[in-house]
Amino acid sequence: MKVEARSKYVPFLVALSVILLAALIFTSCNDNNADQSGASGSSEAASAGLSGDANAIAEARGLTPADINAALKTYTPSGVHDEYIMFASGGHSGQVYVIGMPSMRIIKQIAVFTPEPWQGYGYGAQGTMDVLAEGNTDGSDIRWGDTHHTALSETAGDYDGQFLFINDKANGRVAVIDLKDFETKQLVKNPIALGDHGGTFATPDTDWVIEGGQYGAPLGWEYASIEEYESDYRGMVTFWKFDRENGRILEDESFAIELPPYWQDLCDAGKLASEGWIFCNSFNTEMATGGVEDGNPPFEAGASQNDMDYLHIIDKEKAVEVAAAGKTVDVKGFPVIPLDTAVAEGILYFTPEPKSPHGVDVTPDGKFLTVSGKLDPHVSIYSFQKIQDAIAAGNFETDSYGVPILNFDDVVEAQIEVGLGPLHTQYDDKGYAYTSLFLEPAVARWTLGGDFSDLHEEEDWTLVTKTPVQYNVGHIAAAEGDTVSPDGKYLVSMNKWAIDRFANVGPLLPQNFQLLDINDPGTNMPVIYDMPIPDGEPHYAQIIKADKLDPWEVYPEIGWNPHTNSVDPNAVQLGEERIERNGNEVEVWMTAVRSHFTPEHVEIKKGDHVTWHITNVERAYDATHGFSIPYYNINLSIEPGEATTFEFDATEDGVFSYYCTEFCSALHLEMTGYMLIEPGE
Ligand code: RUQ
Ligand code: CUA
Repeated sequence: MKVEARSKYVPFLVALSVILLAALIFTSCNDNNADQSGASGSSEAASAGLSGDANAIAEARGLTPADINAALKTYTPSGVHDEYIMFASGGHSGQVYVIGMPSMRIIKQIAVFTPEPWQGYGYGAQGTMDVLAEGNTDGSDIRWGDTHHTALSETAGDYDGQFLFINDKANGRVAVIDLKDFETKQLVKNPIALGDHGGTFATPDTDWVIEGGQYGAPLGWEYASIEEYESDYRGMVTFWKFDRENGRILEDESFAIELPPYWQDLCDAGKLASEGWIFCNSFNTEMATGGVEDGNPPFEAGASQNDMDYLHIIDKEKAVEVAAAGKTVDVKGFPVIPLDTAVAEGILYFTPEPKSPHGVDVTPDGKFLTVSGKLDPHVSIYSFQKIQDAIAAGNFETDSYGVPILNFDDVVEAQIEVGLGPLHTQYDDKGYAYTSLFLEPAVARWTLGGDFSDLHEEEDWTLVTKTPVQYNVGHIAAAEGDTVSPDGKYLVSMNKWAIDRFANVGPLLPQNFQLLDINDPGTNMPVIYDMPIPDGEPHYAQIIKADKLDPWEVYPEIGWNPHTNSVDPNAVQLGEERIERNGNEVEVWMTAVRSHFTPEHVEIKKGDHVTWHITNVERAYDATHGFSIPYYNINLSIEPGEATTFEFDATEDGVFSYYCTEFCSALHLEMTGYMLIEPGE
């Protein structure tokens, strides 16, 4: 159906291209404005109006040929769907964004770690209250998160469109989102660490979701003075077992590995050739402990003295066996493979990596790993085969914790000078890799060797081109860019600073996502769209072919509970609405359908405990009803077919009108009712 819709527009697009190309020739002849952005002429253009043919519009708006080209590549007519969907972390908004590509339209925000009113997430609806409560930590009700790394579920190393995972760096938690309804189903709190970073990453069949740590601390966050850093502080990596059938992480079957107190950074899961292995970067192998106020070197200097930090190479298969054999210790009720066991069992190896590394990214064939050092202008490419050979050869030095260190020269395949501040790498279908350069700022394209050699014309392992981006790029995400079969085509540069790209909105600026067209080989890699992200600082994103997603249009049956994935025992069918009282326990069974709630009067007494069930009995696509009660902080979103429950204590008497918060019909304003709470004696 989507394909039909698009093909209908093909003749139109061809016609539009012809008109715009004519305009392009016209404007380039008359253009004395070299400004690529085309922004400088815009205010005059606005006053000139936008009537007339394409020529006149292009001229009035001061559009360059490159601008027109970019517009043709991204403009998506009404009703036409995007080819790709990007899932972007929402940074410290604690949420996830769903963005269509190439239009760069935000389609949805998924509430994850932070209450969100539109989705009725965290304002009474029991399922959502329970999910948020799962993320509580030792009695602290945490209601925000710093989402970093999205991980789509995979089958045989390819995105399968079923689940999405994301971590909360600030509080050491992992979320599971079901892509049947794009709702958060589970939060798990890491029992041994308060924070994390190197997650989430899914193994090629999503048996495991990986969560790596960041800042060293005693496991289980018991107190230890900073002087005891080397003896008592530790790093970690956690392996969460995922049950695809039920769509939940099985905390009982999960475990962690104790690591030295280097600051573990990003991780990636091996695939194909390297399937069964996990790779994590680290920095601060100096084990600097800061204290600038006492005359100690500040962290940024103390943690950057060594020329080399350690790439962690972890045999996941062996770790799973060792954990299953019970060779673990118990930390806060969670099984942890001790560091010396990990070494003795041959689970953990290191190899040096240059200067404060950040990203480690496995190539699509699993044969190479690209590591970027923030303070080194090169990317270093390691060969998985050479790593295996070095492990087999067995002549290594060890670090002060006894972990074997493979010789750098034995395992490195190539080093390429790409530019200043390389951070993260993505791959395409044409034998190229792309690395973000934070300091330049730019995105670099370079060639892969090995089996990718035939795909490109340039020499292997060489820099091909760079595209400047605005500004300070962190992560980049290419279409299906970290699967076993990347698509190429589009790449998004997730820029930390926007500066002058948008209208001045005061001192707090949005982030800037820039879309790059990477379809042409060689040196052509233009920026074709700027998109502000005004809500948190996104880190990573993943981009999936839209036709791999198959969400429900409405819930499968009337009375569906999205948190149990079944019909709720308290679902209410039409005609079964009622209010029952048992002492001071009041229970309400209500239906919602355009344009009324039944019942419309709910009589309660002050001091009652109220349990209230509502079912949206609609079967129509998009017929969502909201439900809100003032004062009691109740706000729900009840999608077609959904059954939901909330509870409260009637602590205040008075007259409270509840109403539907979604403009669902012409008589939506009438979709209301009275909750009357009588004063007690
Ligand atoms: S990080 S900007 Cu938290 Cu993924 Cu590299
Ligand atoms: Cu239902 Cu408005």
